[in-house]
Amino acid sequence: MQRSRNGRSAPAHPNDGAAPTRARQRAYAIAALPEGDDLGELRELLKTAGVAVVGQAVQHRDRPHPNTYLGPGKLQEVKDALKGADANLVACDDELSPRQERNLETELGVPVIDRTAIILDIFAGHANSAEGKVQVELAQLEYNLARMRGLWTHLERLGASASQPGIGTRGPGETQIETDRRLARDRITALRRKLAGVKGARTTMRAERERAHLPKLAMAGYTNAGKSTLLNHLTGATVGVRDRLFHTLDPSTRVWRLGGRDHLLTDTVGFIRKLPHQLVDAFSATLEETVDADLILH
Ligand SMILES: Nc1nc2c(ncn2[C@@H]2O[C@H](COP(=O)(O)OP(=O)(O)OP(=O)(O)O)[C@@H](O)[C@H]2O)c(=O)[nH]1
Ligand SMILES: [Mg+2]
Repeated sequence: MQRSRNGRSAPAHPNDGAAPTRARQRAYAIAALPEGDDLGELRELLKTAGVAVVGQAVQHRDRPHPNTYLGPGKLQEVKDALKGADANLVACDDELSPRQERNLETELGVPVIDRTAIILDIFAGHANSAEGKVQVELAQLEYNLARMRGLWTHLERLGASASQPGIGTRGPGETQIETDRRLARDRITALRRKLAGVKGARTTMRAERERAHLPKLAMAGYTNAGKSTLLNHLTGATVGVRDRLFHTLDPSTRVWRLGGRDHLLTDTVGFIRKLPHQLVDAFSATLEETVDADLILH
């Protein structure tokens, strides 16, 4: 499957079917952190996305550099290290602004992917249900739309205006971006409408369960912590279990018999630090299953 972002295309599952001798995508991980150098989570995300990690660099700073994420000195260090590490991709531990991403790519000479794009890619690969797919597509479009906006601002800053087009702004560029943005917005509206329908169906389902007057328990926790395994053990369910992040995207509710009483136990999508806000918005219907519970197991 091809996914296109900023005019670039990348396979969603780079390792599918390929012999894993030398990963096709070899990422150099970068982070701006106030302290420490633990990039374990980013490494785990990349592994789940099928990307090998060939090196890492951490710069200690209170907040990322507004233009280039890392400061100029560290950036040069990373640039020098890329060749030796045989990296063909740079992965960033935070969501980058479109400007930061563009500047980093120019400076480093390789594609740069941020944390949000990695998580969105994983979700896109793991979504099975119609609802899951719609939610992921919505989150991806929101993310892409913000990037297009960034590109537009960039062109405007070059001095583009209808009466006085600036250098680099002539030709189909502007029109194309406007068309893309309009198409993205139309699609977002259509997807939101679809999700509203799903939300309605969920509310009906919940109302039916409500009538059974069973206590509702929901599991909330870090992704890959073992939530689905626990649901299966407690209720005899056969929800998919795998040692990878974000395996479960759709909620499952089963009856759990405890102390001679029936309870409803719900397993749902897991959490991670800095979960992209686009995903939190898009998955609101799913997350409501947790909010609705009488008790949340963490
Ligand atoms: N050692 C050990 N491994 C466990 C335990 N519970 C689950 N696992 C393993 O941990 C991995 C993740 O388990 P899941 O049940 O899929 O975790 P999850 O929280 O549902 O994860 P996501 O749906 O991906 O967010 C699987 O490989 C399980 O076999 C446990 O108690 N001990
Ligand atoms: Mg699970």
